[in-house]
Amino acid sequence: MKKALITGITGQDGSYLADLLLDKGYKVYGLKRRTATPNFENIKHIQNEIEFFSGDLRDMTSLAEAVQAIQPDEVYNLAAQSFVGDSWRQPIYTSEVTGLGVTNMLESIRLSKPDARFYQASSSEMFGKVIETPQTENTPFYPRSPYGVAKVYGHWITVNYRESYGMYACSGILFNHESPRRGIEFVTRKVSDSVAKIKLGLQDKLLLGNLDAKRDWGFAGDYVKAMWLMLQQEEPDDYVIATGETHTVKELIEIAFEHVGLNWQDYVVQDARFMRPAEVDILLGDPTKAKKQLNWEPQVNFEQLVKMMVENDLQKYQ
Ligand code: NAP
Ligand code: F7E
Repeated sequence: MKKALITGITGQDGSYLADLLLDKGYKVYGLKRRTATPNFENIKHIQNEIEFFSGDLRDMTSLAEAVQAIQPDEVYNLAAQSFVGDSWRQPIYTSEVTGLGVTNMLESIRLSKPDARFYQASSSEMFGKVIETPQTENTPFYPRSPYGVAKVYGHWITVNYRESYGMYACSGILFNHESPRRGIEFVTRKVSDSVAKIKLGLQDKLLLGNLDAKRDWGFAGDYVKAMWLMLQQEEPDDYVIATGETHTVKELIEIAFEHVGLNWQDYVVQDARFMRPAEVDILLGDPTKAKKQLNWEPQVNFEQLVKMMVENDLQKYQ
C-alpha cells in the first residue's frame, strides 16, 4: 500500500487530494496544526481514515519527525498562508510559512526519505504583473505580493533540490481553483456565500474590491488529479495547470446573481478596503504541456463551477 503525506490537509486542496488518494487505495497521513477548536470541516467525512501528525511548516522538528515515522512514498506540500490579501498584513509570517516552510519540508525529506516523491504547490501568482499572455512553464516570474514572492522562493528551492540532490521534486504551477470547500475570504466563495444569503434575505449588500481583475478559474477537484499525475511520471518536472480561459470578477458576479434570479447591480458595492496595494490584473494559463504529458483535462467549466458553489451555499443556509 502506497503511503502519502499531505501538508495542508484541512484546506480546500488537501481535502480533495485526500479523497482522491483514499479512493486509489493509499494510506493517507495528514500534517495538522494544533487548534483551540476543531478544524475538520473539509475532511469530516474521511477523518477516521486519515492518520494525523501534529506539526507546523515553520517548525522543522515536527516535519522531520513525521517524515521519519511515516517513510512516505509521496509528499504533497499544500500547506501555506494562502490568502494574497493577508500577505501584505503579515508579510514576515507569509515568507516563513509559504516560502521557508518549503525548505523545511525538503530538508526533512532529504535527511530521512530522500527517494520520496515531492509535490510543491506553486502558484500562478508568481507571474503577477505578467510578462506574456498566456502564461506557460517558461514565462518569467514577476510576483506582485509578499505571497507571490514567497511562492517564487518555494518554486526555485524545489527545482534546486531536484537539481542538487536528484530528488523527485515537482512544482505544479496552478492557476486559481475553487469549490464549495474554498475559504470564505476568496472572491468566488465570498460571492457564492453572499448571493445565497442575499437570496434568502439574510444579507443586504456585497462589498467587493476590483471588479475588473481577470482570473483563469477552475475546479479544485480537477486540479488535485493533476498533482497526483505529476508524481506518477518517469521524470520529475514542472507543469502549468489551468483551464485556458479567463473571466473578470464582474462576470463571476453576473453569473452568480443571475443563477438566483437577481440583478447584481442592486447589491454589489465597491469598497476600497478590498482593493490591493498592487494588483494582478490578468492571469491566463496555457495547460498544453499538462494535457500532452499528463493526459490531464479539466472537467468543470467556469459557469458550472459558479453555479455549483452558489447551489452549495444556498443548501447550507436553507
Ligand atoms: P487553503 O485552503 O488556505 O489551505 C491551506 C492549508 O495550509 C490549511 O490546511 C492550513 O491549515 C495549512 N497551514 C497554514 N499555515 C500552516 C502552517 N504554518 N503549518 C502547517 N499548515 C499550515 O489553501 P488551498 O486553496 O487548499 O491551497 C493549497 C496550496 O496550493 C497552498 O499552498 C496554496 O498557496 C496553493 N495554491 C492554491 C491555489 C488556489 O487557487 N486554491 C492556486 C495555486 C496555489 P489550517 O486549516 O490550520 O489553517
Ligand atoms: O482574488 C479580486 C482580487 O482572493 C481574486 C489564492 O488561492 O489564487 C488565489 O489568489 C481576484 C483578485 O484570489 C475582492 O483583487 C475583488 O484580483 O479570490 P482571490 P487570488 O488573489 O487570485 C492564487 C492562484 C493563489 O495561489 C492564492 O493562494 O478578485 N477581488 N474583490 C477580491 N478578492 C477578494 N478576496 N475579496 C474581494 O472582496
